[in-house]
This record gives sequence, C-alpha cells and structure tokens, in this order.
Amino acid sequence: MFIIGELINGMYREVAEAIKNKDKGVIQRIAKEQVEAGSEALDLNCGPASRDPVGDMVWLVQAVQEATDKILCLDSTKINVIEAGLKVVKNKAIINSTSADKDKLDIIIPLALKYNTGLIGLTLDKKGVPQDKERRLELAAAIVADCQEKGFPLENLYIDPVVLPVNVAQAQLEDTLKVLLEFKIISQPPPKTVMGLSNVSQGTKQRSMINSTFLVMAVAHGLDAAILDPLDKYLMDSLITAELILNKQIYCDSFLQAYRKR
Ligand code: THG
Repeated sequence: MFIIGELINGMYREVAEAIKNKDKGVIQRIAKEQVEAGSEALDLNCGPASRDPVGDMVWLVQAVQEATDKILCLDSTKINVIEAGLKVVKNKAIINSTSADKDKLDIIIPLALKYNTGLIGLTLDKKGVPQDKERRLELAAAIVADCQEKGFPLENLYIDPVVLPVNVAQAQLEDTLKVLLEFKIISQPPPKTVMGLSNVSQGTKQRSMINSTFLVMAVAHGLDAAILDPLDKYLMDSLITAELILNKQIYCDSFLQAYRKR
C-alpha cells in the first residue's frame, strides 16, 4: 500500500493555528512523525479557514521539504494554489486533485505533464458525487480517456471513487469498494486507485474501528494507495495483517514488528 499521510491539513485545529502563525516547528514535527510511521507521501492541505491559500501552500511545501524529501501531495481544488505549490516543490509531487470536468482536465493534465507529477482524479463533476457505481465508473473512464488523449502516463494516475461518511451515505460504501475492481479494467495499463480513508468515519464515534475495517476491505478489493492517519497504530497493524493474508508480505511470527518500520 502506498501510504499518504493526511495529518497536515488545516481541518485539524493545531495545523490551522500553525499555518496562521507560520510556526514551522509544528508542521515539521507532524511531517517527521508521519514519515516515521510509514508514509511514503504527505498530503498538504491549507484547510477551509485559510485566507491566503496560495501563500499558505507555498509556505507548507517549503516547511515540509526542509524536514523530509518524501513525495508531496498538494491538496486543493484551486488550480492556482496547486501551481504555486508545484513551482517550489524540489522532489516529487502528486496533484490532489482534479474532478472529471472537461474544463478542469484541460488545465490540470497539462500542468501534471509540465511538472512531471502524479495525479489524483476524483469521480465527481459539477453535478456532484455520483450515487452509484455505474456513474463512478463512467467518470473514471472519462478521466482515463482524457489522460490517454493528452499523453499522461496511466501509471501516474490515481482514481479516487470519493468515500462518503458511513453515517451519511451508508448504502454507497459497498459500491465504493466494488468499483475499485472495475477501475482496473478501464485501460491497459490500468490506473491506480486511492481513497481518502478517514472520510468514512467523519462524525462517528468509532473512528479507528470503522477506518480499519473499511481499509482491510479496500485492500481485499485491490486498493493501491490510501490517504490516512499513519499514527493510528490499530489501523496500520490492520493494514499490515490484511496484506499478510493476501500474500503481499512474508509471514514470520513477528510480522507486525518486522513490517511496521520499513
Ligand atoms: N480524496 C482525496 N483527497 C482528500 C480526501 C479524499 N483529501 C482530504 C480528505 N479527503 C482526506 N484527509 C482527511 C483529513 C482529516 C480528516 C478526514 C480526511 C478528519 N479530520 C477531523 C474530522 O473532520 O473529524 C478533523 C477534526 C480533528 O480531529 O481535529 O477526519 O477523499 N483525493
């Protein structure tokens, strides 16, 4: 599993405060903790309260890459925020994200090509998040087709079926899992798949249990990458164990210790 640490997000009060006060130490500590816990990439999101998302994204990128050289996943719906961040990224980046809207794809895919980044494509459009698996598949196919047309390598494309909270859209979660398998037959090579895992438990009281169970099920449906809280030990141990059961890790009696810190 390609793990993208989700904790540098202005949705968290501590992070929002640190961004506001330009307190690099807090951000760099959270970056290092997530890397130590197994993240290969770090999501950077200024949060809904940011007054200057362009300036804040540039500051976040610069602060984080002083602490780690991991892949940076620039998380914003605003194209100018993404581009400002890309201009200062030194190593590898992933654009998080584009919708399936043609006008957005026409700007974002060339940007991803110009800066040689990965790209996350959400299966939503101006009409919103689909209610069913068929529409999610249609939107994924539209993103894949546009990437093929523009010469963007599908190995660098991550399709995200858009996870909604279990207390809001319970009836859709099974479809969200099943469509992961269907994304894989859209093209050759297939796109990769990613989920914002913690969305599933927002507003619930058993977050770790819900996140872990959903992640294990997603692993069984071939999920390639997850935006998650890598500091949740129960979640990470569940992930390692799911990969063990699917023969993606070699068994030994101390497999949890052996695989936790790779
Ligand atoms: N897909 C993609 N990117 C994404 C998402 C996605 N980026 C943002 C989000 N979804 C993934 N990241 C988070 C980060 C935090 C939370 C959920 C998803 C979260 N935060 C607490 C909450 O809302 O309860 C914040 C409160 C707190 O604990 O302080 O749950 O789906 N491509």
